[in-house]
Amino acid sequence: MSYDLWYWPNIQGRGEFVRLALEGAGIPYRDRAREDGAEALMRDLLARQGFKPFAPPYLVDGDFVIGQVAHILAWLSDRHGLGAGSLETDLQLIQLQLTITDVVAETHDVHHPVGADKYYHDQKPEALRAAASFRSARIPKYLGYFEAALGVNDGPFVLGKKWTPVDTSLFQLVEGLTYAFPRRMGALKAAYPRLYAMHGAVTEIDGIAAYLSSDRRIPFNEDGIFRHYPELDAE
Ligand SMILES: N[C@@H](CCC(=O)N[C@@H](CS)C(=O)NCC(=O)O)C(=O)O
Repeated sequence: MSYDLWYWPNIQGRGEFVRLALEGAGIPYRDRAREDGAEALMRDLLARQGFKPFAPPYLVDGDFVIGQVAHILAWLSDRHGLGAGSLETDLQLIQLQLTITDVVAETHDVHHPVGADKYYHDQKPEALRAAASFRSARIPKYLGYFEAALGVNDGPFVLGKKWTPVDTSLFQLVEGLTYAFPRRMGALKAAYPRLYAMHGAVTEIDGIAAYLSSDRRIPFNEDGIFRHYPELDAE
């Protein structure tokens, strides 16, 4: 059995949160637009009927298709035993995952505060203002929240010894924020020891270690969600 993952082929973007869970758990999948191109992705999405996804990423298993990162990961967790296995805790894991969705959207909106349909260079003054607030108020608020969640159990992961897609997603959040805001994240790093212990532990998951050193891991770039514009970063 193999899933089809459909996501833009040249960026990590939101698809990376799904890729990391699949790779970490050793679940077979085809990264379809990386094989067939972005046009194939647009054709596939347009051709779909019924309750189809609004936007990539989406995951296909035979006749079934599901979009929204947090939802995809909840589905995979249920099917492949990646969650806690108790309804209450699994719902709380989804709560964490949805909060990651929120911070990812806010990170995107820092470089596109006026509109996603406009170029960054057409909204630079607004992006400068958005970045100042994001760096000073929002990054610490989100990271503090996740640091507290990692303190519920004994670590290094949210559930303790067992990793879940929330951990691989938090790893990706730290990676992305560090790429986009290296000065700010450097200044904040010491305040979040559990977050960075989790980050290190995720790199030691066999499937993740293999993935990170493979050419399947697309380097960060300025077409994705986590973009490094030096003018938007400061301690
Ligand atoms: N909340 C959705 C967001 C999906 C989304 O915004 N996908 C982007 C790529 S990262 C896209 O292609 N959007 C097209 C659009 O919004 O028109 C998720 O977490 O999956």
